[in-house]
Amino acid sequence: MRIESAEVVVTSPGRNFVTLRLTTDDGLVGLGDGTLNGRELAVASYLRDHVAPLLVGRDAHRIEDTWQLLHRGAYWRRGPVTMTAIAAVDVALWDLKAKAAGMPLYQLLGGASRNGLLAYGHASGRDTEELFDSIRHHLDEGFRAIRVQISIPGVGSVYGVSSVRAAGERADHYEPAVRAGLSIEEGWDTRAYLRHVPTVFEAVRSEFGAELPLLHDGHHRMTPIQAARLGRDLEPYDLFWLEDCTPTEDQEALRLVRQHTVTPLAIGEVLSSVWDYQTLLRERLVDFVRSSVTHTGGITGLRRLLNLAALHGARSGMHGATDISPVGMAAALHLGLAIHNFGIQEYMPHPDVTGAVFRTSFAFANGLLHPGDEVGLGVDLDVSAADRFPYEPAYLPVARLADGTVHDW
Ligand code: EZ4
Ligand code: CO
Repeated sequence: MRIESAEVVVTSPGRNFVTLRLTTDDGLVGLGDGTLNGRELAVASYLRDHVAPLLVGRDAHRIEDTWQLLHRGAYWRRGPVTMTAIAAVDVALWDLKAKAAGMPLYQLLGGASRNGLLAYGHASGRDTEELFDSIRHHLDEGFRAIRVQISIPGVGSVYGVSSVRAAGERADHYEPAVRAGLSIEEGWDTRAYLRHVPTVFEAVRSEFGAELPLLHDGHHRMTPIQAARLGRDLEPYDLFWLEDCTPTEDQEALRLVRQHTVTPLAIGEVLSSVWDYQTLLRERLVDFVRSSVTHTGGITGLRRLLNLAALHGARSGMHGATDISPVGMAAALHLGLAIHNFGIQEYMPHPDVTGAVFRTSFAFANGLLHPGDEVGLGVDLDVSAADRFPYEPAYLPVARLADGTVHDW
């Protein structure tokens, strides 16, 4: 099974996606997600200009060898652009191998370890009334675990809460990458946030009861001692996890947080390899690994990381916001179904228009996701439909403190 062509498809049905499309001499097509939110064209160029020429003519069955070639052979290692590009290749090769074997990918990864993947949805609101409506809406849709984000009085709209909203759009639809112009600027005030968030979880628990798993994303904004305080203040509300409480690159910061709170911690959606997690996992500083297949070197890269996590009692919590394409989401579901240390899967459904380009076989029912039983990933890309949605520049927001200082967004 030789790779005959390696084509990079950049398309924007609702938002930008980068997809690697490999074709083989026996006529199979393999897809891999290479979407890096707000920096899409860097990965597209990495793939088109530097990786595609290395792939043509190679044996598509040699997945580990290709992974090592791209990782070691580039000399320059790790980092989000490189690891996202490697992921696109790796997932496309797994898709091809599973198609050649005539099996859904999860069968090649060891078969199903569970019936379906517990998913969490994103509820948000500018106040508790909007938030409660959003939670009810998610419960009606079948979600059995819910992430809670809310505006902060005096700060206005913040991460996780929509500030720009199209007419007729659902109030809790949240897409941080804005396609009009440059980055929007949001304000931030950590003290106001620390005062407000525990009162919101108190209200949510008294409205929705003790049973519902609740999550929250701190989005990198606290110092370790502030995060320790929030973790402690949230203990009465029994969170499933507190995510990205401190800036992720400082692995040792979580030592201090851990000393002070038993609130479970999740981190790592901006990390890109197993090497970025050594302190976090060896010292058992995290409970959940937020890395996605798409940003962590594919199935091969993320499986290596999740095996290390398993040794240290940590479980998966794969990033699944809309910047993971339908291809990347399918790959996540096949891997999550197969591994033992699955924890939970983030799930933000794509807008309907995305379905004009990507046809998927995965399904969401009774709170659980399942990749389906088609051969390979179970995703098709309609290339001519993709051409109808040209790339549109989009930037993630930035955050500034009241005095104008740039803060972590
Ligand atoms: O900000 O996907 O947990 N989810 C998140 C996301 C990220 C965006 C950035 O690309 O933190 O909303
Ligand atoms: Co997050």
